[in-house]
Amino acid sequence: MTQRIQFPPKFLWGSATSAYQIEGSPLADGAGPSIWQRFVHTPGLVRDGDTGEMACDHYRRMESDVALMSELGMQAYRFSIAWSRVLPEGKGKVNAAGLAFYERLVDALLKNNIQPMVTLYHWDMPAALDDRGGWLNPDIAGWFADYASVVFRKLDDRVKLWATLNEPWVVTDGGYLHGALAPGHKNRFEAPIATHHLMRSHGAAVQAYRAEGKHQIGLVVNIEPKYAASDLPQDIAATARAEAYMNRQYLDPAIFGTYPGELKEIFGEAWPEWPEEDYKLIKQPIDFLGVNYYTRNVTRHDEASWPLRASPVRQKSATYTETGWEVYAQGLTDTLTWVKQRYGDIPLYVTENGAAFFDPPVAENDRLDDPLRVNYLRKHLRAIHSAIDAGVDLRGYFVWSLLDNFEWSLGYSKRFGIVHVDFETQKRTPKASAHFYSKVIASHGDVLSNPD
Ligand code: GBH
Repeated sequence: MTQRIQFPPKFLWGSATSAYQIEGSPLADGAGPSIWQRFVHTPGLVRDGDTGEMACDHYRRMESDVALMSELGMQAYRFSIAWSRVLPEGKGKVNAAGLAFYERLVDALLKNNIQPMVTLYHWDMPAALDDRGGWLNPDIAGWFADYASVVFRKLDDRVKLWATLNEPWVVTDGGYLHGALAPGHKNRFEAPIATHHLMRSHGAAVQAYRAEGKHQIGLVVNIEPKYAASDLPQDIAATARAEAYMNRQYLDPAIFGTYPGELKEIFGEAWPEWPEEDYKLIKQPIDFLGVNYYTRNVTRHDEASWPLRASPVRQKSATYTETGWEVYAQGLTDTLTWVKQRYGDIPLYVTENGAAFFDPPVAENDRLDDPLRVNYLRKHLRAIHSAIDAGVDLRGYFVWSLLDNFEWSLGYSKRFGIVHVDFETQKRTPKASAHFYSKVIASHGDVLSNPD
């Protein structure tokens, strides 16, 4: 008899979204504008001029979306709170109506036995704070902790899992270095400063949580394991730089209280020195780490690539998703075991994992077959099981994403949902991948033991 796949009894199965990507109605009920509100209304920055004005209209359809999660058998839901709904100016006056939306969402989830995991920052800085420098202003750590405290006081009696920041690497790299994401800066001197104040803000919010909250708080990072394209010393060195830049830039300070030495080499004179007390603030004990995993990189030395001098090499026989990312499930096992090995036995969650593929139109019988996404999920779910087998303390998995949604500067051109959204009618149609995932959940992973 072959061994069946088994997950730990309390393992949580969920899906993830973020506020600006699904909610729509960004200025409803007294909310202030965010940097994404500004970014999408600046011509030329988002594909086809798409905006999040409507998105999935989740702000008005929240109750039926929770009912849909329940029908699919979801046990957990990771969503983010829009800072500028709660504090329209980013600080000061609280907008009760904005906070009330998230309170209703949490209550609806709990009524359906769905565990909420709340992300405090998924890229939508209040515009009023960006006017004061956003992540470049050292005061942001205090503003972020104050915002976090307002939310903790309202929801910690019902929310047991909190995340401070989603993917600080993307905030800095996309927002301040390469400019493809809001606030759209391209500045090598700003990037290290944004990184540092993001991490001080993370630390300050964790500190605030110890005063206000009773449950668990962590940090969510994106990890892409880097494999050297050859044994050549320059490729190995380039791989170490890429790995330090993406995978260790945020985890090292959060866990060890230091930045990887390679960053000085990468940023040169733009890499500042920081006072010792900052590192103490950043290195707060956290209760879990969230890992977002999509792909890996095979890396080679490349003088022309700025500022890393490293580039990914396309793999000839591999499958790529519609965003151009290689499908490589082993990388998820490698990532989880690497995190355990380097950072110790901290509880982990896979807080995002998923893929964009071109989907066929919804058929007459309301079915949509997305075999590539089913295949992606099956492989990656088996990969997390391998990591658990290897001793990783993995507590749950959140597929990205529940719904097709606003994919940032790519607008609605890329679909990551396990549920199809018709952006004209707002009709939701679970794809074959949603039905597959439902079976995974209902069998607590056992169906993954069956041959494909
Ligand atoms: C996540 O970030 C976000 O949290 C989420 O909001 C978003 O919708 C989702 O992903 C899908 O994009 O070109 O091969 O070098 C993803 C972080 C970092 C993953 C950059 C892909 C580039 C891979 N991404 N990475 S490659």
